[in-house]
Amino acid sequence: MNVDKNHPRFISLTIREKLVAGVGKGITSQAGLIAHGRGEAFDYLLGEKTHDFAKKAIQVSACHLLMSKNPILSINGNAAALCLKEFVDAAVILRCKIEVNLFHYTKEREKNIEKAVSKLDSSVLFSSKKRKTMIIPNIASRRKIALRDGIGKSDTVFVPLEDGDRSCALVSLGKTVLTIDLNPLSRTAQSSTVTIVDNITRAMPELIKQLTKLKETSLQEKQRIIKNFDNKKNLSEATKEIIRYLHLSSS
Ligand code: PTJ
Repeated sequence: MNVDKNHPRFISLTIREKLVAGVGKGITSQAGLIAHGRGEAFDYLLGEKTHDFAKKAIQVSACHLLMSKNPILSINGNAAALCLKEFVDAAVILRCKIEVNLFHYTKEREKNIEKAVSKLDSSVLFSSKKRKTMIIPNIASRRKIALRDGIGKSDTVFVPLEDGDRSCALVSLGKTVLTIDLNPLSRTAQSSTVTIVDNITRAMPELIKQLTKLKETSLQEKQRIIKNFDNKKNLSEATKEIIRYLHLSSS
């Protein structure tokens, strides 16, 4: 569908079209459209903007990624349809890899996403081809299978639009887990080390900005930013914002 630029919901409709196209290209799962609908509802309740609490979480995530010895970016079908270029740009800045990890796993979709990443920059892909896998304990879905020298070896995992099982399991393995989730009440949001409550389409460009800026700052400054951050408090600010928005809209 061609979305008219003058439509009041142009941005939202364009994002939907990207996901529909993602399904067409064999990148996004059909269930990914439903997951997006849930995210959209929360975005609406947050006024569809990047709030200060999200900016803070993005800044802290950038610090973690820059300070980690072995960071990795985990991409799924929704993230690939919406922010493929930003994933590649972030991986280039961090000199780290992107690993495809899917909830509704099919070999075909894994291959299509890997191909799409490679088309932009093959050097950042941690390809599943001929790689040793490992099982992450306590995950019920196929997502428990990760690449041993990718997510398996990493100290920090960036896992936007995640399901709760895996973020809990990765935290239990002692990893720093960074996520993006518009639902501040989700298990992923509650269990991750840092949760960015924002739309991935707004958060990723902001993350690139912060990575570029903070790359030049001292180790002490990055440590200070991380030390001053409290994920639970930040999530509570997001929930309060939803309540404030509902009050405002109903009064
Ligand atoms: O490609 P796959 O097979 O790995 O599947 C990807 C999805 C997203 C379908 C899968 O991980 C899934 O089912 O996720 P959930 O459990 O539905 O959780 C997704 C979370 O992301 C929900 O809490 C949504 O509110 C949130 N979300 C959806 N779209 C966005 C979002 N958060 C930020 N930006 C979005 N655009």
